[in-house]
Amino acid sequence: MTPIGADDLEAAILRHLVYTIGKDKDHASTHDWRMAASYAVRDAVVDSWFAATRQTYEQKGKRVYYLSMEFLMGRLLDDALVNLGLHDKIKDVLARHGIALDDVIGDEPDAALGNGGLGRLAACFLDSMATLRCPGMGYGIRYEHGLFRQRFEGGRQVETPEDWLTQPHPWEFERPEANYTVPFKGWVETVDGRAIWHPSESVLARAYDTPVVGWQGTWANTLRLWAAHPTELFDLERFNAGDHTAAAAPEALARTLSRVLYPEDTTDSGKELRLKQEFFLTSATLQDMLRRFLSEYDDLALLPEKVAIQMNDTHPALAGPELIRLLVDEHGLDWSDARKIAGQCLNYTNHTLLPEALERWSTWLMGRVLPRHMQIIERIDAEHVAATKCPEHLRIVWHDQVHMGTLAFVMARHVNGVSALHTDLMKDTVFAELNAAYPGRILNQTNGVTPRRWLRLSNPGLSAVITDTIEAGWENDLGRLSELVRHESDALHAAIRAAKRANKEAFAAWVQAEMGVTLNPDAMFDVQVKRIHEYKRQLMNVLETIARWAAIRRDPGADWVPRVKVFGGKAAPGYATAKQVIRLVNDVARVVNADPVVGDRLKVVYPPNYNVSMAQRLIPAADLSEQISTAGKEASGTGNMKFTMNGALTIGTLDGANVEIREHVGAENFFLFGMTAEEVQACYRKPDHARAAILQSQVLQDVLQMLAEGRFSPEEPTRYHGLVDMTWNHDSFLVASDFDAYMAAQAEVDAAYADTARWDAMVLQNIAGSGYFSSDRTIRGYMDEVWHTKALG
Ligand code: 26Q
Repeated sequence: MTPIGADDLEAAILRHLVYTIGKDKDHASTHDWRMAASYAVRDAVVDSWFAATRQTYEQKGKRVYYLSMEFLMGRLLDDALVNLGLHDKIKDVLARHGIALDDVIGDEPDAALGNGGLGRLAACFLDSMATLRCPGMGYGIRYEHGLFRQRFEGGRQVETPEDWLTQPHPWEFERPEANYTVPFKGWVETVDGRAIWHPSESVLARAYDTPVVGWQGTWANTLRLWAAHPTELFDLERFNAGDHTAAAAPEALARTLSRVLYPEDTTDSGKELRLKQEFFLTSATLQDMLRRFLSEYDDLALLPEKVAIQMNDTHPALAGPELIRLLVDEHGLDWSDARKIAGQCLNYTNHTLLPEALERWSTWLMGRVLPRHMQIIERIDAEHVAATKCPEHLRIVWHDQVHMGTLAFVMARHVNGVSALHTDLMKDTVFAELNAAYPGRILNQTNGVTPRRWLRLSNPGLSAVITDTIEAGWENDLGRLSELVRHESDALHAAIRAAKRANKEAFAAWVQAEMGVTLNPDAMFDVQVKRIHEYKRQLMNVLETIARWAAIRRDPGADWVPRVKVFGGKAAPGYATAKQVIRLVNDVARVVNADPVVGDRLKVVYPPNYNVSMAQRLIPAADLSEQISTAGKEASGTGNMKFTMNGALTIGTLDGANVEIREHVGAENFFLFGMTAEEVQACYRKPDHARAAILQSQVLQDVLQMLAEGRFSPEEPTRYHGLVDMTWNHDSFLVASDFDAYMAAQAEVDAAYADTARWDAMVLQNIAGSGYFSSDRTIRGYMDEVWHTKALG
């Protein structure tokens, strides 16, 4: 990338302001400046983008196709500025015109095309693939409405539609020439042993490309998102006859396909529209892949050498049958060749073992929406059973349902889990028998996060301290953070502490402005941000908050370590228990924050609408990271890694990647508590485990009693009876059995925080040990062991 001078940048911005946006600079709004700045910065990306594409063609590199129903990209301008090293320059340029860069950046809506961990992981992977010069494309759906916006009304979550595309989106290029027809329904006829599918519906998939630039801007890959369009625009005859609404019906029907992101993050909701979305993504992507391949090569047998397809969970698992269909029905290959080729190209990442999250579709629905695929699935299944002699329950089609996990597993060359523990559990539990039938197929690729967005961009203060101490270059070689320990000194501790303190002040100022709550930046900032789910046990954190509040009230004169409890996250709209937990946090916050006896010793805040941008401001301000899921339930977690890099200490269970984080930062620098995954299984076997635990714990009894009496909902004392009853009688995630251990660990946290020297030393070990959790390391693992591909020089 040729370096851009400040004057060139200014000229480019002003040119776009006038000629692209059509605004005079004296009358331009923040939004106009943002658009102009984005176009100018985008121009700077396009050259390396084209160069990367050219190099991939010239060197005949193997391409990675990353298929994901979700990409949680966040803001793009700030990220591009940091990767291109233009942040300070553009700040000066805008200041010349009286414009603050932060306002311009803040004007951009988050691209929230994802629910949580899985979607954000996909975004981090794109960043790392670009940084590592791995030719690859992300493929997803261009949802008009991303994840809903969250508001609180009387403490309750209210969802409103998200509308990021109501404004023009300056980062994408529409590709009207890249169109594919995606068929649905109809019937299948067999002529001379060949299947001919006569679909009765179809939509057009149109591509929109966004360049994804890597560190220092030398390489850019593409995120290609599909939007659904009608195959026939509208019915002119009807329109002329005056029936204007009916005339537009085909258009409306098609558009619903890419209208909204499904907001469930774990449950398998068997909706026809969801199945159609999954096929829409998969079919358009594979058609695009084959078109590109055939423009370069003429022998489809070469496909596995030139293409690796990654299925991000089972959501794109129709890629197996669809690739076979395209190869056999459209390109005339034999079944056995097509089956073999598909099996060598495809890989599957599993992100959860929760039984309710494993995707299944009724054969009736699958057969109706995708009749040809149903046939292909049956044949894959028959061959799978014949080859492995597996028992009935390991069939892909079992009890009139298509098991997408089994389908993905059977079709994949490699199947991977996302943390060491999760992969071990896959091998020992849900996928044990399949693993025995296909030995060696399962491997581990522990998740990571991009240090560009999650450290360099979100935490410039700490980044500067790191660079001053070990020099630049850690941004794409994060293992170098381990060098920090060699420089350990009071001065380094003080510098890291000062950076944290500044981040906390900035966050407190934001909370003051947004929520009207005053936070003391000297207090420990204790943060739990993630989707609200029972297994993540936000409830346990609120119960501890209540216990702490009651204890402070009993003995306000004691030597309390002041805390701010921060919660953030969305509940799936239909998830009643999660929504009750949200309401409880807000009710507790209302009572605690207004309690004059408690004062600064405890505050509780729940800023609404947690998203990528909020994470960027919040994580750098955290002292304590809550990673308290029931052991065995959280596949990996990735927020846990972001906190560690940003110098927060973790209170956590031996779950997901927590296990590896603890190994890397040192057990003595991690607040561990709770049952192991094995102990959890044993606990489930004890009848009345929760009752027994509650009867052992006076604190927990008191807390549940307060809830039952309506202490936090005096206007409706019975409001939390459901949660109380659940804790006593249906405690599926062992909140009660882990509660006392959690309380004890929290007391240890208090003691450590009170000892500044000890805390500082622990923080340093955490930052220094976090280098392993860069998504660059993860992507190298995929390149070597899953995709069998090389970076291009
Ligand atoms: C399925 C069917 C119908 C509608 C929606 C869904 C659906 C959507 C999203 C099911 C699951 C998801 C998302 C799962 C997810 O985010 N899992 C998280 O993945 C992270 C990245 O690997 C891990 O770190 C987390 O532990 C895991 O919970």
